[in-house]
Amino acid sequence: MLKPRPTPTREQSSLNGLWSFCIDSRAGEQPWNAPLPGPLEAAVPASFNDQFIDPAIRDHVGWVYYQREVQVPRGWVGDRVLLRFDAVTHEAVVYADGERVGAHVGGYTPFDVDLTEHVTPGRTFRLTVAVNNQLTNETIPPGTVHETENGVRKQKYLHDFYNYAGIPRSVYLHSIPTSHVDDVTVTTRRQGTTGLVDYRVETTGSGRVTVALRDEDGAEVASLEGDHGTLGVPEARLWQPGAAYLYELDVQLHQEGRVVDHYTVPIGIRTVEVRGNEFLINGEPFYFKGFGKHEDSAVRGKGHDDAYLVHDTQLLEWINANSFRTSHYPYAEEVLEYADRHGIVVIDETAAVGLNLGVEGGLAGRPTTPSFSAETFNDATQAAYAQHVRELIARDKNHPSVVMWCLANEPASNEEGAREFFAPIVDLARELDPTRPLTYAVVMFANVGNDRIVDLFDVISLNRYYGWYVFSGDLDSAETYLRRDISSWVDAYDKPVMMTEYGADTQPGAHSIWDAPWTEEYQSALLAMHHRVFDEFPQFVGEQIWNFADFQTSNGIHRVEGNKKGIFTRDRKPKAAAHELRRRWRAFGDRKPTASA
Ligand code: GCB
Repeated sequence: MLKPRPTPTREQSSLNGLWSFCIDSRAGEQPWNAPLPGPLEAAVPASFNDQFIDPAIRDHVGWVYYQREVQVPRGWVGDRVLLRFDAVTHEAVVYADGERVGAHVGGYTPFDVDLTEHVTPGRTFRLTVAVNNQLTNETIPPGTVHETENGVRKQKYLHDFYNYAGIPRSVYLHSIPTSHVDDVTVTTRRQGTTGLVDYRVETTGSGRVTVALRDEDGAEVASLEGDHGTLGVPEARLWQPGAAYLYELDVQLHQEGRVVDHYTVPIGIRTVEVRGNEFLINGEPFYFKGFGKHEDSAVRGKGHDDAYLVHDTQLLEWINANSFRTSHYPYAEEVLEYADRHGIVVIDETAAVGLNLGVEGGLAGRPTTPSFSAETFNDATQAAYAQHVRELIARDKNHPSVVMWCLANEPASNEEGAREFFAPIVDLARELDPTRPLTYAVVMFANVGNDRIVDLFDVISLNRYYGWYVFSGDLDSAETYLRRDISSWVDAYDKPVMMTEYGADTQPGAHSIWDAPWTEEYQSALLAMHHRVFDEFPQFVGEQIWNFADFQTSNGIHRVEGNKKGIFTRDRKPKAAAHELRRRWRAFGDRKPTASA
């Protein structure tokens, strides 16, 4: 799916800003037919929850309404007029002047609504977006809604981050020509020093397609005619971790000697490959150093914020990280574009977090109910999941920063039915993108003996909390079990192994000379213990700590103002461990460290 971009044939106007806002119980019947009642306004892009002080709004379960007037530029006569929502969490129904014009399910992927037949250039219309934040056993991520004895609806879910909702990413009104470029797919290869760019263009309306590839100075380095083909770039500059280089693919659709549509896609020439137990970028072994992150900040919730994007990536650079995982959902596309431009390596994760009822059974992972059954995660869940994967790959397939798809976080891969549930999703991802390796983050209670799906994937990514949820305060035992656990995977499979989660909740300012959980010293010691063990395994390809920064969670007695496993606080101040990580990660580049390093 092409991101709206202004080009000589396309225009856009941002609808970000303040919108009228109301929750369903206060909105009256069919609120899309009139101005919303009440004085509330909500900022877009941002989650609505923390903007308001009223707990009935913050923890509202169900529909809320956003509304604003929109002016359609008068020059858009003859063009198609579209609305682009970069994300509405989790479900949207869109109305133009009271008429239902579109809908979408899935809170972290974009969608367009075609308004051409419903609005008039030069006139305004009232745009209402109904937003539903409910998670059920048929949504991705899943959850359940129940009613308390007092008639209050409560949302439960199987992940710890707070269920922020609303319109957390940008909204645009944009125009495209009637005959237009619908989609562009690019993959890249290398032959010696020549870069090969395979492209495919889909169009609406007939016409002649031409493509031209320009380097960063704007000089044309290759061109072709036709809706698919391979562009050869002699002495190609590669997109490399820490040293991005982007070409621009200029796509034009011609009709009767005229350019009717024009679109450009930034392209990075690079290869990604898993060979034996190595993860190769451009043929070189790559070692992931970084974090699982969240889109999370005070007041904005999961709202995309360019200032946080810049600051977070500055901190990644400061700490000598080279990568992150978009745990536990696809991030705003601006994040990937930034990573493309700055050479940051991304593991792009779906929103399939919590497909695991075992977590309700505590750390033993004993499911209270089977995860995969007609009543729990079923065919409808799988269909929603497949649709989500289609939308994710459609959006992110051309980003050079994305080197691997992480199809799920901590699914019940140890339970009966897991293989039947996940194998078709793996097949789908491979069909949609044959070029990128696949992984999923393996939950602590799935082990070599009981996991049923790991052979379907290319990289083994482990989430492990030795020294925290188990052997808390006993780093000695934690080390023994961690070593044994990693050895078991390394011995059983000829695949790269990495750690996608490990860490300890840490209250900044808490100190101890002993191994005392929650102290800054304990976080540092726990990480050092892990690193000692990782460095013993040549098959290890990366370490991504949980988490980059502290983040908001739902209420619960095991969280104090949110999850505190951040290396940085929620407002991005370093805890003591940050300085030690910085030293460790500076000592080796993007290559695997060894026990002696
Ligand atoms: C996990 C989850 C992550 C949690 C983390 C924790 O295994 O993948 O979403 O935040 O543990 O801190 O409990």
